Amino acid sequence: MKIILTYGTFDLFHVGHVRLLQRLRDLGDHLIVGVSTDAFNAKKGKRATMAYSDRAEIVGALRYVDQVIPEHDWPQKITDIQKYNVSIFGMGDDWAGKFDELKAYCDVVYLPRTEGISTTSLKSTIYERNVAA
Ligand code: C2G
Repeated sequence: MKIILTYGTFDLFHVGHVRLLQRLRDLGDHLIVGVSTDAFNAKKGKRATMAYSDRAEIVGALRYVDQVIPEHDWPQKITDIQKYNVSIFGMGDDWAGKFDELKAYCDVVYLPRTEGISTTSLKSTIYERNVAA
């Protein structure tokens, strides 16, 4: 069985997230998604709008996702790759090159991001249409 692994915050879940997870799942038989905990997001300097439990539940509800695990910190990737016998680690290409050290443990792919959509742009749109109006 070819196991795929990825990580992310997945805040304000949108079509860019869907398309990434769909393409990753199509690379194998089982997709594991590490959803960033609220504490890890603080380490990343991000504050998600939605709590970890909600973000994890949404990601886990997708037909493309077979398993959700918490992402607590940067170094856990190697442990997870070995623990879950991962064949391919994948991310969107805004991360291109950032995880190449994982090539020692599994294949690493960076897939093109979906243009025109991001959690940040969604937040701006909501603000402009509601608060600033
Ligand atoms: N993504 C995408 N297209 C978009 C927006 C996001 O393909 N329009 C991808 C990103 O490249 C990433 C995934 O969706 O692979 C999740 O994006 P984020 O929730 O922003 O994840 P991030 O905060 O980058 O966390 O250890 C890795 C980090 O946890 C990644």
